[in-house]
Amino acid sequence: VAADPLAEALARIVGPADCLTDPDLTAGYRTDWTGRFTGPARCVVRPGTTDEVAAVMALCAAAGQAVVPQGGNTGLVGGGVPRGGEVVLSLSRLVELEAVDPVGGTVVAGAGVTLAALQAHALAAGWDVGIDFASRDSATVGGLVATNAGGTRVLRHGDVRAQIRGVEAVTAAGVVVDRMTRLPKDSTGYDLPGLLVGSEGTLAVVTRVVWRLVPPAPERVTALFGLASYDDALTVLGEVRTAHAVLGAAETFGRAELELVRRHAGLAPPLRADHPRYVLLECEGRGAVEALARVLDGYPLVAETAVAVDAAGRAALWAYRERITECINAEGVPVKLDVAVPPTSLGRFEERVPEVVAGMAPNVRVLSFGHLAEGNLHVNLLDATEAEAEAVEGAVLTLVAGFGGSISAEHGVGIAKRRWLHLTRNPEDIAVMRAIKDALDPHGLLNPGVLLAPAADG
Ligand code: 2HG
Ligand code: ZN
Repeated sequence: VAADPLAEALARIVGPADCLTDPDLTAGYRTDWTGRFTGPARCVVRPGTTDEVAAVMALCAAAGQAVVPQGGNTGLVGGGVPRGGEVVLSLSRLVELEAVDPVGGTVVAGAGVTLAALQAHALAAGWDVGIDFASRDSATVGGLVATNAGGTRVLRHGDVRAQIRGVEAVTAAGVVVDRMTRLPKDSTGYDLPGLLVGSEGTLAVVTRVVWRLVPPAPERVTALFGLASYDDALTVLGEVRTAHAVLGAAETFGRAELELVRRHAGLAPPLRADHPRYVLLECEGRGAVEALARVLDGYPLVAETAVAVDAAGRAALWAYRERITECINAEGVPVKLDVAVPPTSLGRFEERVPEVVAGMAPNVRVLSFGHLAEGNLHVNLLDATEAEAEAVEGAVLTLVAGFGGSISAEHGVGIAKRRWLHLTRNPEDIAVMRAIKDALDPHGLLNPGVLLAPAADG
């Protein structure tokens, strides 16, 4: 096979060990976590510094070569894997972690630092990270920023956008933009960090951030309980939120999801009886145990409760929720819809989804679970053909729009949901996004086809 001159030039920038062309070596970078999105890459390049990222981008810009930035490759919407001959720009080697600012509670982290590494680093310095989710060991800071990730602690600390104070990024032309502001107050000009968070690698390549940490919780108590319905779950949630218990997480799943996770992960039943709806609540701070007990003990809607305060017991309860994703993958390649509806509509939405699906694709199985307080449900479809997937996606997302919801609550739009953007973003809004894209990436080289259709000139 003739050598590729572009790959050779990239190898001179990053070193030959970090420019991969052999299909066996690039395989892990070309298919996403679900197995649904996959494509050929021209090569995979892994720069070790911001300057190398800039040199890679400048070279690709000069060659008119499209680039797909990639973090830990745990994305679920096809936004971090190649579609057709792009250069995959892996930020996995940017693992710099500076010392925590003990007073300001910030830390500078490279794009390739995993969420778990960031958490361990913060905890060792007496602080904590306000974001958490199951893929913490692989998901990276760059990917979290690119998708404006959410996870299980959003109700307490907000999404990733709320954690990011400053960013350093490389433009499509290879220019380093340094907005590594650490100040809590800084109203000087446009909010570039805010703009780059959630931009899914379409505006610039994030290389480093100033991450705002949160104080660690002195105590945590986790409770898993069974209820009759979503409406009951929301009533209990409301009680806890106003009961002087600091709520750290409120997650939910149903009978089918529990059955799946128990079967694949070999877990014992968490409660004595079966229930239509399960809720996992976590309260934190001093007095959390008593506060939660005050609400749940003898509460008529709560059928049964399992409670844990020690790390092992809490992890055992969290496993029922956190392992659902991997257990779905064990059943087949899922079609993932990551939607949000106003929480008070969850009950009606949950009833309508299986009706809509059954009417179009009776053999398709629906599993849904997620983040109760934000009304963020992960609707997973199994056994769908591509044609069925498309029809059902359109119908479910139209339903979401009808409820005043979001078609992409935390995973991003990616390739998967681009064609449905108009359901919850109007033409004027999309035109502004397009103008921003064209200003920062006039030749459409950064993650083409993600979020917006590729520009006409390529
Ligand atoms: C979660 O909340 C993740 O566990 C993954 O966002 C959701 O697998 C999914 O659909
Ligand atoms: Zn989620």
